[in-house]
Amino acid sequence: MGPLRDEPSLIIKFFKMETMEKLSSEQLMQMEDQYGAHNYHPLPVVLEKGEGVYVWDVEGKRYYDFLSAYSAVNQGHCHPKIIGALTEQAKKLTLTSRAFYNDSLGPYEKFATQFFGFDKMLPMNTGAEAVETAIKICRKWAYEKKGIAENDAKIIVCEGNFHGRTTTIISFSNDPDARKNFGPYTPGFIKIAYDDLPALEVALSDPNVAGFLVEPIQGEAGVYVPQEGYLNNAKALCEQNNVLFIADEVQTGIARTGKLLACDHEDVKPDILILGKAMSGGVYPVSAVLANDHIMGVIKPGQHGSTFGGNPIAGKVAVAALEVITEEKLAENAEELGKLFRSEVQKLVDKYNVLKLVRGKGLLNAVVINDSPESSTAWDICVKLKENGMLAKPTHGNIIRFAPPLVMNREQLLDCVSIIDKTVAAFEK
Ligand code: IF1
Repeated sequence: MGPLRDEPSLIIKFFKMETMEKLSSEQLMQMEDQYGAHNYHPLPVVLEKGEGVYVWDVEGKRYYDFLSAYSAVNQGHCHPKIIGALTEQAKKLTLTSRAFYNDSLGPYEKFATQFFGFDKMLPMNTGAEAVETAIKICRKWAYEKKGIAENDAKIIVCEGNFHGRTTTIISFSNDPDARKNFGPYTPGFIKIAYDDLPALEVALSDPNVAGFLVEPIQGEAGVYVPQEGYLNNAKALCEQNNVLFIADEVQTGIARTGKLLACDHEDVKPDILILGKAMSGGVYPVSAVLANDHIMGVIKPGQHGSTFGGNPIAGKVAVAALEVITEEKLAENAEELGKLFRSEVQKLVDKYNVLKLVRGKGLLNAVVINDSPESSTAWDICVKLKENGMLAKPTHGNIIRFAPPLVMNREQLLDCVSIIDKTVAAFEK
């Protein structure tokens, strides 16, 4: 049965009384536990404020943020320019739907297409929605341009992929947590090994293949960087077979890996580019799909859309967020500090048994812990890092991802390395 509805005015009254005095971390975690679905297992820290590379918990303790909301907050927390764009637009006009034009979307589309070098952009909100959009565009292109028979189009994806949480996307995941008992699954996907060109070549020999969907660096898999030339060669193979190369840069894009796009490291231009997360600096859900006219042209009025996609706030926020990337040279900073981070952490890997290796590109890095994926060592280290003033999150049991906001400076980065040093030392046997 579940609880009955209370009288709304009473709920409001008691809610006001309860939240008048400041709630502790303990109370707030208990509330989430009691009233929220248990679809996450967060680190035990409750944040209430952020600025640049720092976040503060409700007790006022300051931390370095080494997750950046999974690379959404590349421009740093509450960047004044982006927040300015948000608040200014929020006071004027927030949402029109796409039934009408708004005065923010056109300029945003012009700016973003020029910024990334594509004819057209299709605005959405979340990363998963943008991936879904790319899949729909690719399939439609397959039937209307490539001449594949209806319902026969296939899209190649990679093992270990992470592209979001919708039913279609989890259909081609091979993470049991993401997938199990959510079937029946959407057909039309071929899974091949990541970073395996021969496997791609074999898969591409199927004439019904329409697209190859790939992360330039696999984030969720544990920051797995493919061998140099993988993207470039994969793109060439796709071209030879008239197959669309679809890059999911939701996590790797917007300066995170030391270039505006991770594909830029190999001078690869995707046929379809998927962006999200840091497109708004983590200020607002903004995602987008970019493609040239011969591909984007397959989508006609009424065939795809979203109530919130391309709303006035999103447009203003995204332009400001992209300007910050250029104005503050964040790609260059990510490249430089990434090298420093890996070389400094490599010294710790050499020094401590607990650390197995460090890998990554730009400021998207991971440290593999010398213990089984089932062990709690990585989690325990993250809890200790937290106590020592640094927030990072384990992935796949024994990997810790390190991805600070790109506005970090040298001194702060070295300070963080010494926090890691001190923390890991306590785990040596
Ligand atoms: C969660 C990971 C990161 C993504 C790529 C699409 C999406 C994502 C390459 C979907 C989202 C997230 C979502 C977040 C955890 C996170 C993540 F650990 F799962 F892999 F970033 F590293 N393509 N990534 O990485 O974007 O719909 O979420 O906006 O809690 O699920 P979204």
